[in-house]
Amino acid sequence: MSFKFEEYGLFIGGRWTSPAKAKRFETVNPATKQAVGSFVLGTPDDVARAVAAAQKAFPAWKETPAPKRGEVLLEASRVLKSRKALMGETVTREMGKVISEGLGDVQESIDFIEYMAGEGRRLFGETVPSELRSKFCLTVRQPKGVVACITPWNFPTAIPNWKIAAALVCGNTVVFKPATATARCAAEVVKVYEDAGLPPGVLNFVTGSGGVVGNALIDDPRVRTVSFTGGVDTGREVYARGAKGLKMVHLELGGKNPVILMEDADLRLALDGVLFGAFGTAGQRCTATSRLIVHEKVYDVFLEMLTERLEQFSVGDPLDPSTGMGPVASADQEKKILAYIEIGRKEAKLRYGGRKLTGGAYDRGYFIEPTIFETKHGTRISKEEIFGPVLSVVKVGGYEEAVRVANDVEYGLSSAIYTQDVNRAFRAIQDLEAGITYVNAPTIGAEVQLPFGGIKNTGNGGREAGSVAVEEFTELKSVFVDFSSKLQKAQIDSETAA
Ligand code: UN1
Repeated sequence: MSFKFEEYGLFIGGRWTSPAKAKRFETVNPATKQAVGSFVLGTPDDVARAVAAAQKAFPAWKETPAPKRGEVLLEASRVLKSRKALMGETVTREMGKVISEGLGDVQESIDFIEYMAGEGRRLFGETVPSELRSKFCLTVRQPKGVVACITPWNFPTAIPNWKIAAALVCGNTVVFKPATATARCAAEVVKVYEDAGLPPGVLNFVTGSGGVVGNALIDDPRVRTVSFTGGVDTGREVYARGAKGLKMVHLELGGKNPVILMEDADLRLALDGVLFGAFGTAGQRCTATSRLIVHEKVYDVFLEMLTERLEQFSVGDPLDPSTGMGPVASADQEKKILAYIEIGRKEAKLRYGGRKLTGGAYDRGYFIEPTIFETKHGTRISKEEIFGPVLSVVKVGGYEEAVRVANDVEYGLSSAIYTQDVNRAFRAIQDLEAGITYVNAPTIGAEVQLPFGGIKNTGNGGREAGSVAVEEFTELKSVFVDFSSKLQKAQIDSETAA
């Protein structure tokens, strides 16, 4: 099947619908500015219908044995696997990441859905001893009900699937509101579940703006949990809004992720890692390596190596497998990144890049050079999340200073250290304030079977993925079964119980 422009509706109660007078918006290929798809600009009314459908579908889905729910997920992973090539291309065309990463985004979805399918046969509770005789104590996990999944554009299939697959296997029903910029990827994710045989109403899909669709979802009293990935400013608003309804709000927000390069590091290994970490996905990952903290003894030589390699680094058509970096995702992204580059020019030394690329095919898209600044720690570019191909390099005198600099930012998602010294590696695992630490690998590339998330302003304490993914989407119920046939009083009878 070849790729062509498509129109999409909303998916509510198992049917694709386009409300008669709906306004529409289009998504755009950031490499060419060609339209990719057309979507409904959803209204509060659409949200209300989607939530009603999810609520209606909830009792039957909750009653469906968890292993059976897992089977639907397993089928979804198979369907997605069979569509991997086209889906990867869709990611690249709509979001701009290079095709190997577009396919990686889809593979991460497949991996996670498969992993969560198995959760249908786990969903562990606990059994614990009672302080009384003839009494049995255990916990069970129960679904929450209708959950809202609000997702960003940078991992347009993987992040939706982290949320949707985990929510579904736990027995919740979902209303999914994706980033407008990657609505086609999101719609195709929904089709995967539809084609896998998910019952009507269990997954619903409403496109539109965060201010209208997102807010209506968060405000709806029937929505019990909101799972949000995006920027820190929006995250604060989502949290505050959800708090009014005393909802569980799960937040995955920004990062300012450091790679520490020690004097004993394997520099060739680190070179590949830093390039991939900083300029993979054009730096538009929450986990992107946006800071390089380098020991003074290897500072000059490593920067030489880095700039030399960047001379051969190609920026261009993300569908061409030889391209190193594609466009940034949108006009807004381009504007914001170029503004940060201007800030950097004033407060730091531009070492490489720094320009918007123009001429020929570049004029049709949003292309920015991979950019490196040499800076002191404490400048805006060294502390604020840019979410683009901009790396700030900071020179340090030793390990203690490196860790101090690494930790002195508002975020704490990912972190890395390159060193050959096993003691120092373990010390860094202990010292780095982040939800994720890599040793001798860059800050990106988390695997789905481990928890994903961070500390400080990266979130509010939750984790996605891994076996703990179910925490966000279940209520724990504590159960006490007394088979003594008499009233036993905890805390009161325990001493004397016969
Ligand atoms: C994100 O940037 O929001 O670890 C997610 C990684 C990917 C996920 C990134 N597996 O880089």
